[in-house]
Amino acid sequence: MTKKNVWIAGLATPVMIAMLLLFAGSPSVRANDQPAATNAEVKIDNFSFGPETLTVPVGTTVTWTNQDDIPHTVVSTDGVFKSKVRDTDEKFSYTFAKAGTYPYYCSVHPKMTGKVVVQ
Ligand SMILES: [Cu+2]
Repeated sequence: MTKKNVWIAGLATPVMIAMLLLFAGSPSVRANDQPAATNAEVKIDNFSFGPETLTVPVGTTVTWTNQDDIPHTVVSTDGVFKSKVRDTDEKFSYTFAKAGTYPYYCSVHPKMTGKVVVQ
């Protein structure tokens, strides 16, 4: 063996161990073919929804949190979802299973509007 070959042989073992560790780790990554469930947040503050337009992938659970000092609701214009009155720090969540545009408003203050775009 030349010096160079000995050096390569010495390097090969740690490289192979590293590759084995990588392969050993990958089944757990591949075990779940479903995309990870995603979450998104809308904050209600100062009589507005933020962001006013939220764009998310299909399957996303959107949680609205009322950070205002007064009660609000989250009501779908098309009747898809409807929250109860949410007091300060109360939340409402909805999971969007289908693509589309979902406009909504606050039924207490109908000028408060927002929309969720699901792609
Ligand atoms: Cu309101």
